[in-house]
Amino acid sequence: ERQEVRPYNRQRLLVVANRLPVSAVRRGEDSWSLEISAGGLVSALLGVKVFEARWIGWAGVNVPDEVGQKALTKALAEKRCIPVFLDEEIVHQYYNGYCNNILWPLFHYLGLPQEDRLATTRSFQSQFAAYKKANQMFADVVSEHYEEGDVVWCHDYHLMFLPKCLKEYNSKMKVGWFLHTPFPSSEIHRTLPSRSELLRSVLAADLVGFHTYDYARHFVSACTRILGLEGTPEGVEDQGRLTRVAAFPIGIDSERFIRALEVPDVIQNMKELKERFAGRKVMLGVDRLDMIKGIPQKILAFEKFLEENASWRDKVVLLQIAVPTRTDVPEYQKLTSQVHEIVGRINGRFGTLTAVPIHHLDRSLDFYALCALYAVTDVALVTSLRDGMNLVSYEFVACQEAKKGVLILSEFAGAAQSLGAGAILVNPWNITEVAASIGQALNMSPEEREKRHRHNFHHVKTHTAQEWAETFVSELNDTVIEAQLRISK
Ligand code: ADQ
Repeated sequence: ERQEVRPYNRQRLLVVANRLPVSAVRRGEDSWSLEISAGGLVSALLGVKVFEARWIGWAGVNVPDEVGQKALTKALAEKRCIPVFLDEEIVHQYYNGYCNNILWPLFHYLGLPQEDRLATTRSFQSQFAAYKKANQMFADVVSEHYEEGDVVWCHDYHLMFLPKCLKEYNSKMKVGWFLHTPFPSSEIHRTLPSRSELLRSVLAADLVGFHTYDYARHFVSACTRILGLEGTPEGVEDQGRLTRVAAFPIGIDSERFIRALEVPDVIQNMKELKERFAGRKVMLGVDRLDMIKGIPQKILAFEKFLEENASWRDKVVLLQIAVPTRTDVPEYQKLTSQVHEIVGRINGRFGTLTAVPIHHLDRSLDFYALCALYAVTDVALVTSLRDGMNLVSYEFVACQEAKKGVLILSEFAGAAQSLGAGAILVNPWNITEVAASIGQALNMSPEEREKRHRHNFHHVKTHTAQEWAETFVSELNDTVIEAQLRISK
């Protein structure tokens, strides 16, 4: 029988993600202060207003005592957030270990870490066990809060085991899963010791979504080649049961950025930045300091450009704003010192007593400061070695209605599929090519900049985060109805 679907604007949406969109600081035994935190997924879902959404996830802090847990749960409830409490050991094994040390690099084509290359190593097995345990803990919290008719939307590589746990709890639950990273070629996924178990679990969902058609295709290939299942244009079929697989490219809340440029503080900030860098073209990079973002490659390309174009040396500046992440992981510490070393060398080489070519900041900027910076930029450089989508490129475009600056964009970012026609696409590994693109961007005629900007601005304005979420959820509702119709036939 066909199940009644509530109108979308009243449907409850349980968004399950590893991290809640808040940072929590303990002020006393039973008091907490909460702040909404930044990040790709958060920026996207903040823009969605049509569902009655609740977040379920880890608050990012260890709360061993019951008094603290109760107080935090209560404080979070006001922000429609529901916490999953993970202890330090689980966080270490599941989050730092399996998620960040194994799945993250693998899905970005950086391979498995050396020490975990053998499926039999104890660390791999215990990390995978912790991963499954943590996913089960998320499932327990979802189950506790689930009401009939709710839509449950699981996010990202942290929670690949969740769809299976949820369906075991209640096979009628509407479950969607979306991956924010690339899904790699099946030949890469195949190297993962737990490859089959993870694929089977994701397939328990009703709808599986990716940023691009290529990632969806890689996932279907992995299911056909590794599990021997049948791939169809709709998705993957296993003994008559279909899991829908499709592309849902994310966007941003573009109006929020456009409106920010009218705020007096932002206008003032823009004026100061223009004065500060008068006579120089501004190039900008904004990234989390992560291997996948290709920051050293970007800076080396800029060095090559300066090397080959002496006349530009005192006329251009690169501002690289890199928020440190995962600072307790040795590889990320190595990356930080590597970047500092290259920047120091280049500034020593091309700097003068009054100016340096690169300003590198290890920090995040608040929303308004970021908007001002995007707006005064002449050329944005996004050189990810792999990136699920890359929202920085969207945010830059949204802030460029006045200036019509140029976007240099890696062909390995999902955004290359949507902003490719307006951007200059580059292979970030090819430093000569990126250096040449910098020259092309700086010398581009206003007419061509206008034409390229029009294309991208139109895309960013019409393909928003709200639309992305609404499309995913309505597709999930439809998928479940179609499946029920098929069964009742
Ligand atoms: P991220 O890897 O975090 O997201 P991205 O999509 O660029 O990458 O989003 C980063 C967000 O953080 C942006 O909103 C940006 O403004 C903000 N940010 C980054 N550096 C900052 C800084 N220094 N100061 C202030 N803010 C900063 C993951 C995937 C992406 C995918 C998103 C959404 O890796 O490929 O696009 O999820 O699905």
